[in-house]
Amino acid sequence: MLVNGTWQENWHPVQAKDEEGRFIRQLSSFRHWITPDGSPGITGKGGYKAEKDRYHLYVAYICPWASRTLMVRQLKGLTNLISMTVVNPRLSDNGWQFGGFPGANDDDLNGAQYLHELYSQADPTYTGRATVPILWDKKTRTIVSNESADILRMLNNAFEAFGQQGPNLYPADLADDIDALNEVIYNNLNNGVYQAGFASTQQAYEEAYDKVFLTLDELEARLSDGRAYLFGERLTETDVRLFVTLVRFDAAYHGLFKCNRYTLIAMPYLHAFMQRIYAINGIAETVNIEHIKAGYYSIKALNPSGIVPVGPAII
Ligand SMILES: N[C@@H](CCC(=O)N[C@@H](CS)C(=O)NCC(=O)O)C(=O)O
Repeated sequence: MLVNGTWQENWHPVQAKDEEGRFIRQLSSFRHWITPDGSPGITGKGGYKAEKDRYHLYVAYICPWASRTLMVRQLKGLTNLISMTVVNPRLSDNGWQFGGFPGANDDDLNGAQYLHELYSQADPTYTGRATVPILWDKKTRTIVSNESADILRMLNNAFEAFGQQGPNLYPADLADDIDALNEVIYNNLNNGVYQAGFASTQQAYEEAYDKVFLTLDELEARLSDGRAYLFGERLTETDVRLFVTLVRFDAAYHGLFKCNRYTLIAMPYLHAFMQRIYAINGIAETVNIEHIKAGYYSIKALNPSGIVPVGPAII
């Protein structure tokens, strides 16, 4: 991680933990918003007006938080407005790095070797982890946001003047329900699988495992009435947020994170839901199973040999 703008060599890939060995995820630090006219968003400073070719996403295909921003970029028809760079899926001793893996890019925009260089460029006194995704402003050469939940919301509606397409992923009539279900899915699934995987006590692991499968059971039951998406026939950001965890489940979380009561294939409604979203135009491009497997299984604290499993044969 960076301390006062300088990279610390002996950083730990396993994030913070509490006294009972529960994994704790760092809060994001850059919380500005792109808005149609450059006025400030709900947090941070103004000055980030929606413009063509101004913004760039730095992402990792392994990362569910980064992938959800890529999904919304596709769903909202923003691929020609917002460019992107994919990091190497394997976390190095210097954090995320550019190039050196099929499908990973060099940083043609800023010429950085490691992602943390962009954090210190944006804030020379930054202390914290250098995480993906980053929403980068090419004009002022800084980070607009490193919080994917906010990035989903801004990509949903900031670019309407540019003929932005796709469904409204956060419609006003569902906003409260979306917020409530997002919270459950974040705590129990998106982050719940990490809490199982990075638990350092049996109790913390079992607590996380139970939440993961209890929530998957609830969602399986919810989808069993034949609805296409979590709130019925309309695709929302909550579906996107669930999808990124489901699509990694059998390839990474079932094995490496010990979330192994069932594979996703054993939960037919959730599996069909995942396949339905995967089939939406542009979504398959945001999923790279080779990056997902290589990335998760390169976490030395969990898999010292670095061996990447061959399967699963079907996702
Ligand atoms: N709050 C962030 C979390 C992002 C996050 O935790 N990204 C992970 C990859 S999945 C990361 O970059 N980890 C590197 C590190 O912690 O050093 C978001 O949702 O945007």
